[in-house]
Amino acid sequence: MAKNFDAVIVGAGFGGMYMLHRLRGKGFSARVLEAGTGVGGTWYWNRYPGARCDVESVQYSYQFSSELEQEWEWSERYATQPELLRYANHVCDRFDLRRDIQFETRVTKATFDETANTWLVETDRGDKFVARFVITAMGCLSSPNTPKIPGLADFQGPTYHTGNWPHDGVDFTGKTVGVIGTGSSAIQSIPIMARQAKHLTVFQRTANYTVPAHNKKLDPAYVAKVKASYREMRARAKTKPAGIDFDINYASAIETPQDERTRKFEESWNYGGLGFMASFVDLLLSDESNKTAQDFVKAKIREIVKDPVTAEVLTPRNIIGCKRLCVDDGYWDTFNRPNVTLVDIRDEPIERITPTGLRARGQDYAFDCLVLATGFDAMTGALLKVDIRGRGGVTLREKWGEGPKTYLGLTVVGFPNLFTITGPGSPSVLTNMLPSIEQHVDFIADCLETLRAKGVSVIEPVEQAQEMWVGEVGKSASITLRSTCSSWYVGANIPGKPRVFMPYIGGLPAYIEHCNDVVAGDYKGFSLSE
Ligand code: N01
Repeated sequence: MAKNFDAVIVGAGFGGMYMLHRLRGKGFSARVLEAGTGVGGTWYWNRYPGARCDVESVQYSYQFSSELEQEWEWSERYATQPELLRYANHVCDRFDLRRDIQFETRVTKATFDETANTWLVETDRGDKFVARFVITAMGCLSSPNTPKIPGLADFQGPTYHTGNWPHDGVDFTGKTVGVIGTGSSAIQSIPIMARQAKHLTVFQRTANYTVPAHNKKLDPAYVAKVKASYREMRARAKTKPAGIDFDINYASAIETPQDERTRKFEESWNYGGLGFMASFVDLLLSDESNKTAQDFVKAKIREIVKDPVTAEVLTPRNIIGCKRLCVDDGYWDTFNRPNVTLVDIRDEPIERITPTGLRARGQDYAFDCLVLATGFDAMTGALLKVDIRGRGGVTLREKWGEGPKTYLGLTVVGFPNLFTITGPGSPSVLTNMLPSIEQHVDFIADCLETLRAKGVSVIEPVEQAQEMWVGEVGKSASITLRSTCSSWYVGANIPGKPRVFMPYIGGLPAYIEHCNDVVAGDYKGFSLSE
């Protein structure tokens, strides 16, 4: 028999947990369905060596509870995956969330019943839930991409995907290892795997930009200072496009004299982290300015990597920051190790995986283990794995056949009472995820409360509002260089995926303003019915 709830929440990462907390606080009944055995989402699945956040821990944290802020102690500038997972579990227990989360349960289907105005949610365990609202909190980078390289099943050793790493860890000591991919996950894990492995062979299709993290243990005096001024820091962060409180230099790179420009890049490089892209305001707006940052990093590669041929192969050719900038701990220097080989597969894709390794560029490479650091079917992948059927039995997959269309990244025409936390069309992946998630969750929780007060049972965006938002997402994307390269932001990493710049790049402050306008206009752009 179906179980009834006001809302079913899909996923127990940071989005799902906070959603449950907020709905409970407003007296709604809710059940969270989670495929994993525990909470934490991204930090539950991505357990590869070196996995850590690229936003500073004190900022990559919930702000809804000042007690939580005060009692939790971050130990490093950039938290490691185990620390983030401990944090997620702490939140789960502190707010007594676990009793409303059903683990090891994957949602397979959600169907809107137009007569009852409810959703029927089905799972791989045969459960059925009926709920007025379905809220997805499945993450933007949660559907691992395993490329269809011929022979993948033939490899006789273990194959690991960075996005679905064994919980007991993997010890590469004394092993020969092949890694495919040089994105953020690879760039974080390669230095550590190289220190363990007998030999590591890295297969690189696209050279990537990375800047040093300069991670460090946090000084207790610094932590105390942050704790005393969390409110101010959070408020400042909300005024920044990425929702991160770091200084933006509002000068143009190209208009700054060369000496001064290099000094500024050097300062950012030495400070470490994603703030490098805020060295100048126009690095993602002007080709010429961007080129100055490219040249700076290219010079660093030549300086660090001793073998000029390897340095040349590692040197990216595209726009810096177009693909997400990586943050590393000793990545370039790893290629100076005698036990690391770089194989350039830019012009010749891997021919096939073999029982003992792989064949590329007419040569056989042998290894004991294979690591796929090949990324995700981003933003839409997890949503489209579920058979979601809205009005008239139309599936979300059909609806998004030419690319995702949403209103505010949160709702979809034809799918009433469905909310997608950090869905396509939201700022999400271009911002600090935690404040973005909290903003979405607060919007949804307040919306449900308003609907209840008004006696409204169905909310759905209208076509015109959705088209306006899709236009806004497209327009803001076209202004930046970010939409110009083949990245997962545009779906280019998944063969056949429509090429659409998926996140909203207008910045968190502009997004919050849009949402506040919608609320102030009595849920402008939505149709509400009893
Ligand atoms: O995935 P990616 P990721 N043959 O898509 C290559 C977040 N994240 O897991 O560039 C050969 O970036 C592919 O090559 P190419 C962060 O937002 C954050 O590393 O498509 N190679 C690329 O090199 C990040 O952006 C952190 O030519 C193939 C790599 O695999 C996002 O997650 C840490 C291939 C995939 O790189 C994704 O990062 C980790 C093939 N058939 C991740 N298919 C933090 O620091 C793919 N590749 C918080």
